[in-house]
Amino acid sequence: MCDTCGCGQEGGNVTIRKPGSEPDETPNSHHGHSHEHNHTHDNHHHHEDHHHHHGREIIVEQDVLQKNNLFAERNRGYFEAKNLIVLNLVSSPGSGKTSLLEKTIMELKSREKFYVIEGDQQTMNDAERISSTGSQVVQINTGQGCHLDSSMVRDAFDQLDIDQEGGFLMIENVGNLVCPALFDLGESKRVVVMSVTEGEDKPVKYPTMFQSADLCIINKTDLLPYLDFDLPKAIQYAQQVNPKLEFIELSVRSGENMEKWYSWLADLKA
Ligand SMILES: Nc1nc2c(ncn2[C@@H]2O[C@H](COP(=O)(O)OP(=O)(O)OP(=O)(O)O)[C@@H](O)[C@H]2O)c(=O)[nH]1
Ligand SMILES: [Mg+2]
Repeated sequence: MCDTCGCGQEGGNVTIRKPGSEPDETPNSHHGHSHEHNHTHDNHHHHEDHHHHHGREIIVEQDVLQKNNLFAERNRGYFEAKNLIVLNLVSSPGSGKTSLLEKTIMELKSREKFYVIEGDQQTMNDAERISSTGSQVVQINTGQGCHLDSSMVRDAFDQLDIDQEGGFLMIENVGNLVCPALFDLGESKRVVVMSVTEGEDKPVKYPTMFQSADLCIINKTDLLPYLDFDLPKAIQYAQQVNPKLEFIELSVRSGENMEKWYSWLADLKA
């Protein structure tokens, strides 16, 4: 998993802050702890015989994921205590996650409370976009890391001022179809967003992400007339890896089928 692609070795350069606040470079205790073991084992044995290293890597991976799962369960408890519905939005970069959140919040905010946690390697861009909707938002910058983990989410959650019970916590994960699939954040549902510009074979190329999702949003349908994207084929591929996956094809830009997404959200509260 992430040790292979390198992101499991980070840990010290994660920053978590609200728009307008100063960056806090101090690694938080929750997050630091979750990567401690990883550093110790992985760095020391980096140049050893590959077979030994490989065996050790698997143990380190299991360790990292076990810790992540432990924090995720705790998060789930906090979220339930606040009566929050929590979505983990995952996708490759640029599929339209932030656009979807901006539009959703603007259209539903008069009757629904939203909190947002944004994940990107760098920049406050997405947090600033969400902030202009009036919703509370906390940005996590993962530095070298290519996914959010449950301890980062816990730290970001601590910065939110949950002033009433109920509502939605939207977690926009780092744009990456691989590593975020492995990390439970304590969410209620996982939503994978793909866009019609990505090609219909993504579900079979990156099956873990689609296997672990509850809903697949196929965005940017306004572009279909200009592309040779085979929509039924994309759905068929995704069903092949996850027969239980639900689908909503929509366009954030044109607004087509946005009401289906809103009613999917409403059903979560029922
Ligand atoms: N044509 C079209 N463009 C869209 C649609 N939704 C989003 N976009 C555009 O796609 C680009 C990326 O959108 P974002 O919302 O930033 O995507 P993202 O998934 O949040 O990107 P990262 O956070 O970088 O992973 C922007 O230029 C959006 O305007 C859509 O429905 N149709
Ligand atoms: Mg975004």
